[in-house]
Amino acid sequence: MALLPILQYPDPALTSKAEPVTEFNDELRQLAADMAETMYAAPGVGLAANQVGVLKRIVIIDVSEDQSDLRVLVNPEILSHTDQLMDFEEGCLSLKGLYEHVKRPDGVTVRAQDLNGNFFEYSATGILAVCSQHEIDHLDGTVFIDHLSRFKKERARQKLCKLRHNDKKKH
Ligand code: GNR
Ligand code: NI
Repeated sequence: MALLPILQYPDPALTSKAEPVTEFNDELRQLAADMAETMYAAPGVGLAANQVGVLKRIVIIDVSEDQSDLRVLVNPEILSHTDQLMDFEEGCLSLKGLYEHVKRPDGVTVRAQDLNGNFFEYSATGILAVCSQHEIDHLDGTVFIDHLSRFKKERARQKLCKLRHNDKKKH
């Protein structure tokens, strides 16, 4: 097990599209285990491989309060989503300290493969729906501020810049 460094926006890995996983081997299982350890240590409720510099379509999610609902999604896809949008204040381990309201479909059905390559599906609402979309976005090189209007996105980038400036002064 190992903790992996989490890349910060706008690292190129965060704006790149990840490639489908084709081999379900020990290397993949090790990456998933390391990603889970890294997510729990952060702490966060999700982590995409792009965030640790690996351009493969793998995502880890656990929105439970007691680390009891770990989901490993390989090659995940949104099969369908509701028309109803919901507004949720999102954060991201790769845009540390920034929180912004984002509107997304409030329900999704996701299909993915597990670490053995077997397909499974789940339907989600609430935080699990938000997180599933947030993580699958990462695999396509999209971060949550990309969903904001041009004006709000620019303001968010300025906030991030100031957060980092203040962080540097402290250390
Ligand atoms: O830990 C995380 N919390 C979170 C809160 C609201 C919406 C999305 C998220 S995902 C984030 C972890 C992360 O950056 N995953 O990519
Ligand atoms: Ni994120």
